[in-house]
Amino acid sequence: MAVGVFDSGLGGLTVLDALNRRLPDVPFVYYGDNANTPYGTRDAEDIYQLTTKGVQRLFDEGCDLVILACNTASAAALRRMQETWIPKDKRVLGVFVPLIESLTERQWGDNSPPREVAVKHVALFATPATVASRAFQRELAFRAIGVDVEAQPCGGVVDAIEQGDMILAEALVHSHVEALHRRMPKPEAAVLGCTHYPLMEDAFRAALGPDVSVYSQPELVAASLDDYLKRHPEMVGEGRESAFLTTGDPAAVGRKATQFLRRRIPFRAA
Ligand code: DGN
Repeated sequence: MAVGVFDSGLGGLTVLDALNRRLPDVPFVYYGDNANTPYGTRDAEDIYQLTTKGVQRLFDEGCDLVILACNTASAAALRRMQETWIPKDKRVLGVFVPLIESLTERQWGDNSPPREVAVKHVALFATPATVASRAFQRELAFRAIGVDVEAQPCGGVVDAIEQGDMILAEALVHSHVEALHRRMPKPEAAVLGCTHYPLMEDAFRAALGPDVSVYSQPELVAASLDDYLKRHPEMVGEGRESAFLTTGDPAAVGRKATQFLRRRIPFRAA
């Protein structure tokens, strides 16, 4: 039995890479909805419909546990899916909770009661749909974590990365960080809340300066899944190869994925 990894396109491969490094014996089935990418400018209903369709495909592929690597899908669809749609014997996990756990760990320590928070001003960089959903703030409020979040929609960055135009992507990162600084001049921590942004982590760090802790998702998600699988070993089994599904043209997506991650990835039609 493999673990499913859902993404709106190619960006989730940054998460898959970290999962492979941390859990080399776990087989994964990746589903990239390349035919419908990007999700970042779609409305919530649309994102919900596309996400449930992809996750159902991963269930049909035999995955009992699916990770939504896509922040936009986690933000706009996960809570509704958990409340109304996911069958009892399946699990779908998103990417915000591992981030929030790592923020709170720094603030609260293990099992200790809430105390003075170390990080009070957090900058969130994400797609326009993730920012509009306010899901990150909602999850923080749900856990009664009192931090001040300033969210910056980073229009254009995903498209520039997908087109391989890293010079444009870097310029956009700098202008989005400048825009954030006008509203929050001194964030203590920055959350890179989009699958593609780990590829621009150096640009974010350069624009933010050395005093800001940058939280990048792939390693946090991998550590969190490792922990989850130790507690739920029944959710995964050995004996199958990892696989890569796409709703787009497998040959074209495979070529792009190779540029993106600098290794060959054999996609087949979803
Ligand atoms: N995968 C999306 C995310 O993490 O928000 C980015 C790509 C997109 O669909 N806009």
